[in-house]
Amino acid sequence: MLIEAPRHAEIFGSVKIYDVQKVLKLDSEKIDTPLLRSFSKDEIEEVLNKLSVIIPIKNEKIHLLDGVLRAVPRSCPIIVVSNSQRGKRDVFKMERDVIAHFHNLTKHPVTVIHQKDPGLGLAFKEVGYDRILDENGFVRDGKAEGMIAGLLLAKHMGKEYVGFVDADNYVPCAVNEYIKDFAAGLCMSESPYAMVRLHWRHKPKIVKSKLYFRKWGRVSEVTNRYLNLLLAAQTGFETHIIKTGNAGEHAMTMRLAEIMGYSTGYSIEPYQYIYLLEEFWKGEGRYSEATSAGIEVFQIETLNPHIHEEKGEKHVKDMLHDSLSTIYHSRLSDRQLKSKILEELKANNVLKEGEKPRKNITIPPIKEIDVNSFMKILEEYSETLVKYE
Ligand SMILES: Nc1nc2c(ncn2[C@@H]2O[C@H](COP(=O)(O)OP(=O)(O)O)[C@@H](O)[C@H]2O)c(=O)[nH]1
Ligand SMILES: [Mg+2]
Repeated sequence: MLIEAPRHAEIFGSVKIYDVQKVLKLDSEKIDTPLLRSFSKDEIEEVLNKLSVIIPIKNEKIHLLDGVLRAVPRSCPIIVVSNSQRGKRDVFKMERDVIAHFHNLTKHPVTVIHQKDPGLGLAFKEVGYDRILDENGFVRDGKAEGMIAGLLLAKHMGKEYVGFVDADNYVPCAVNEYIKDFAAGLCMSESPYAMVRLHWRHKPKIVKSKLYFRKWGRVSEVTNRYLNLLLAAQTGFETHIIKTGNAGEHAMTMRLAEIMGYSTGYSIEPYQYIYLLEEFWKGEGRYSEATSAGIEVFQIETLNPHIHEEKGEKHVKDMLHDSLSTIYHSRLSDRQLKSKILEELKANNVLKEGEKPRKNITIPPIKEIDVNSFMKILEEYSETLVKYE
């Protein structure tokens, strides 16, 4: 693979954010110059062997899940965490059938679980991780909650890296690329605490019956702008360094995933930036090893465009609310930034005059969880966990 070398990075305490690096070629000879970084198939494969891929899913078209599963490189075990409908119309059962069929044909290892499995709630409760639970002891609804459940399963597998891909992607080969892009980013990292976030070159939409290759998603553009304003509020220097505030497709070293703070639902991705800055720039150095090793954030621009399911206006507004409220409620945000965020939310009809953004529930790092006890309880009480090995 051939990628632009990082031209520029900005450093905030222990956090180093690299500017976007374009994927120039998926398959390439070794060409290393000051402007280019190349990775052989073997180098990529070495990382893929240590990576598990988590797919959060909620009521997506079953064909899309099928395509995504088939696109994951063979060396990466897959973990599907579903919050899909059960009962009379059992979407979860359809997902399990597709996964079983996929595994029978390909022998690709897949673990699947339902987010509302009572055993999952119990396992989290017993290890003292109740910020992820609702008042009835089940794991709360939300994409972040599903991702964290997947993370625990990945940690138990003992994998060194973890990557997340959405289930609603229309282009399976794009997913295949994303995972290889994760590997390339992780190859570049010098610190054991690294993260790779993907940036889309284009996010096509159908406009007047034609494909129109939009450069940005609407929410991403706004989220990135306010994350950068938050940096500027602290440093006094304007910046455009953050371009992946809402990157659902991202990967981390397990060392970083373990000490990462999370936030509910769709606020998880922008909150990762906020958490890293609050903790490793303006924090008290709770994790001294990470503080001294440094945290690297790579932003990689994919070759493939991102074509996923359109979820409608309400979804866009909810995402905007979740993303901006995370910035609004950060202790790094000042009065001027807060009032700009309020104006933005009002202009987008998300908030009315006088309303304040809701505060997202934050979920602490998973580092202290005893993963063996968690798994023991889960395996004993789970109703939906299946491991196709
Ligand atoms: N496990 C789980 N997955 C979810 C939940 N909500 C959304 N997802 C999945 O998370 C991924 C991203 O969600 P999506 O609605 O497409 O958001 P967007 O792509 O960021 O606009 C998709 O694969 C969804 O099916 C949830 O509550 N639990
Ligand atoms: Mg989507």
